[in-house]
Amino acid sequence: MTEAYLGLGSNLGNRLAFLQRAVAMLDDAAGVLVTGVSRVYETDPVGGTEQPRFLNAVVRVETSLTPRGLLDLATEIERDGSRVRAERWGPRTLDLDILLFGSREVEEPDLVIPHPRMADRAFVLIPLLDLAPGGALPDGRPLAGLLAALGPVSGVAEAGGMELVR
Ligand code: GSY
Repeated sequence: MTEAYLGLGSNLGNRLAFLQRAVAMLDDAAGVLVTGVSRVYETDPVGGTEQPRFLNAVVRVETSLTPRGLLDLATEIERDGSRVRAERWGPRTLDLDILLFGSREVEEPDLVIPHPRMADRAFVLIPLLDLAPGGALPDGRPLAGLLAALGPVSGVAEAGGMELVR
């Protein structure tokens, strides 16, 4: 079993419902147990064109899947959320990214772990730190240090919590 972390984001439609359904689908999947859900944050969009604000959260799972198996599951859950993503950086109903997979490092064309942009994104690091305050990247850099290195954070506001209904 491996402890993994996934980042969730939504900025279209009923954003909280998309996040909540993604957590339930992860927990329902064979070989995956959700062991923690961060608080939910409303965040200013980073990158791309002008678009609505996101709700972001992070989920911790215990999984017997491989990184590739977890990616396939995340892709299936995103599809279920009938993601609208005409533009790479445009609005989406649901975005599900693998952030960390134990201490594994993966570099494949369509799968890079740790997530290549997580160190620059307060909307990932803040909810991740809810679940793993003493956590670090596989190269040893502490997550809290990555957030501190970003300087003063704006555009990330706590917006409640999510329930995992089993
Ligand atoms: O990387 C996930 C999609 N995404 C987000 C997001 O989830 N939250 C915020 N605040 N900005 C984003 N830009 C992109 S792309």
